[in-house]
Amino acid sequence: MDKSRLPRALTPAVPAVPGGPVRAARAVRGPAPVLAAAVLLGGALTAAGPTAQAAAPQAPTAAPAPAPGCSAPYRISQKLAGGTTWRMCWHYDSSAGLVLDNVTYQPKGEPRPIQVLASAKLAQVHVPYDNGQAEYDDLTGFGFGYGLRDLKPTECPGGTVKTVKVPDAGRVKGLCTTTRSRGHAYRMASDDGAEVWQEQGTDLLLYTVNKVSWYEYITEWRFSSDGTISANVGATGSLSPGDYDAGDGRGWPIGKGAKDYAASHSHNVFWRLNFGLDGGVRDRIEQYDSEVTPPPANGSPTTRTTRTPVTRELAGDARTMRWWRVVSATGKNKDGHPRSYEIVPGPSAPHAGRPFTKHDIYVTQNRACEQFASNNILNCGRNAPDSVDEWVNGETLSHPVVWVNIGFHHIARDEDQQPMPVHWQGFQLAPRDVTAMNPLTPADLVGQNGAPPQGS
Ligand SMILES: [Cu+2]
Repeated sequence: MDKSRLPRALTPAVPAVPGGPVRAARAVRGPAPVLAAAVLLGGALTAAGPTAQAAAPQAPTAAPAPAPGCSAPYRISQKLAGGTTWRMCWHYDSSAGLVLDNVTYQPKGEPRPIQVLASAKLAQVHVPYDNGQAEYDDLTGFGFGYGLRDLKPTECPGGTVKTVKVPDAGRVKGLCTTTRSRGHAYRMASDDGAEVWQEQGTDLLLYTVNKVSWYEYITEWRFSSDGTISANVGATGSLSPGDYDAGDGRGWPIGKGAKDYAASHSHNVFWRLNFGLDGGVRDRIEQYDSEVTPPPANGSPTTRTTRTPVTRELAGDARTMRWWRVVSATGKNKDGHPRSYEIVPGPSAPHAGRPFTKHDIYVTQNRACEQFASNNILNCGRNAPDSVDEWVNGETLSHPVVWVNIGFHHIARDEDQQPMPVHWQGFQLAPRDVTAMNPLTPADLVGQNGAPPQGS
């Protein structure tokens, strides 16, 4: 990944972007993030559900179902087995790469598409080397967007490769849209075992491949028939031969004996999610924490869960039994419960080296000029901070934007060459109360909402 040592022909053909690998000193951080007072839940988690939510203020405007704001080539619509339809628009950004807009979910039985995301995209791939000799912001510093690769039809099995107009680089057959099976969506036997309900789940799958120096990044979005969204980045291609020099102990021998040492490094991947659930902008953010109390003598352990409304900008840290959700200010499911999506981070090794890499989740007030988690190249004004940690300064959230940071510390291994197997990092967005039951519930079980048969 060390671009400075590459022959010119291998460096991306992009205009120089300010703030490359060498960073300017950063401004002092703003006030610490503020969490509103925690609300202790009752004995059952349901106490935090619809009853508690019902008193929350409603947004003044509830937008109707979003109309596709794009022309046919930029529209994706896929009805999956099980009756779920995902619709969205896409466009291409010369720094962020693939951008998805107006992502809607319409399971069977829902009269209209439900907006999940107003916009979603990568917000940085930050790559610091363990020896301190190199540090890259691949999106805004090293031409990630310009590195879009052509995909052969065989690289997009069962799907279509769409043409992408890359600014200054021309047309690339670069966006695969296809479907893929994911195995069981559910399975349940009747009480007497005579009947089995089961369904095989399918996903809509979108991906691009962007080459940045020796690495190739697969940016993947997966939209499942059960309403789950999965975002992942896979790194493949090749280890940088220019970095087979980690003789200082900050690497791993990958050639014969102990000559070629690949330098260890991290890939800190950021996503920017502007939800706009149900077409509104005033989503609410909530943090949940559960605490387990050891058992008393002759008793059993108990667990207490608290809900903390996040009313101001937040730099959040993942923790055991902690999770966050984004709650619609406008939409409820047929049970009267506010719709929401839970953020489910995948395995992560957050990197302590920069303030913006330290935290797992950021929530900031939406601003058009704040688009990249580090080395933000948009103009936010003179001396404005250029990374997400510094945008967390106590502002009240009336239009929250969620940033997810997933880190991977890459200590190379012999198997990393040649080519390097794809290593993945990412997160999921899981529906919570978007529908009143499993969106794939078969017709003969819909009467069981809240009242499954007791059996014998
Ligand atoms: Cu790596």
